Amino acid sequence: MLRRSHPEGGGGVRRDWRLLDGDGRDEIAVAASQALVDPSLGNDFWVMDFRGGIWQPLGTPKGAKQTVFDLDVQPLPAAFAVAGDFDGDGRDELVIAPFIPTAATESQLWLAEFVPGTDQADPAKGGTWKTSAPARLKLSYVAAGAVAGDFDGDGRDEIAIIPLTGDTIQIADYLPETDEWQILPNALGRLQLPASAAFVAAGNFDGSAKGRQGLAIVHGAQRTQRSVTGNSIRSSYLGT
Ligand SMILES: [Ca+2]
Ligand SMILES: [Ca+2]
Ligand SMILES: [Ca+2]
Ligand SMILES: [Ca+2]
Repeated sequence: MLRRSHPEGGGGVRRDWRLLDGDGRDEIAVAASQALVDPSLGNDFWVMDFRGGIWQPLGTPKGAKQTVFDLDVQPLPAAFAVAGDFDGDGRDELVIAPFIPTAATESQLWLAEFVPGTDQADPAKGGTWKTSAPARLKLSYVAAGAVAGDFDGDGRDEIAIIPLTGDTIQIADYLPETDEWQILPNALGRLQLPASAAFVAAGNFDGSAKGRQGLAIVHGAQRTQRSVTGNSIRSSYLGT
């Protein structure tokens, strides 16, 4: 919904489709619903690439549902995902958050990265997905939503994370030098609001040549959303 090169806006929370393989065309990443009769509930993804005039999978389809990567064998459904080029290599990664049981007080975010095949003319050919659960993306709170943007204009995207409760948005950054994620300890890493947020969108709102992005934050909207199973699971949306 929001991209630097296609600032069409739309008020969206997620940027789930972008240059996942770095070929100049965006893809769309879709989580398989846990409503499907599938033992790998809610955290298997399709990534679809429009090439050759048709939609084709990016990555190697596996199993009956033909998804291209699986985050967990447990029935832990994905709540939301954001795409961004966090390491600055020209390809976007996905950061994915699970739905969290009501009693939980922390979130472990997943990272999924497309590893292109050896054919430089067609990076989609023979590529695979690498997934991980980075230690520094284990949050001491429940993530309710997030958005990616290059807020400091250094060429790498950061991720801004909205907590389910509270009024502080935290900014996490990937540091290529140490191969580590961190919640930024500096002024950029903490955005204190006078009230809790419903959702957040990122964009280069002032059109600065440096490409630095800002955040638009909206209050209100719904506070909870039930999963399709009706279990006691909290939502990716937050309001007052
Ligand atoms: Ca692409
Ligand atoms: Ca799974
Ligand atoms: Ca990247
Ligand atoms: Ca940045």
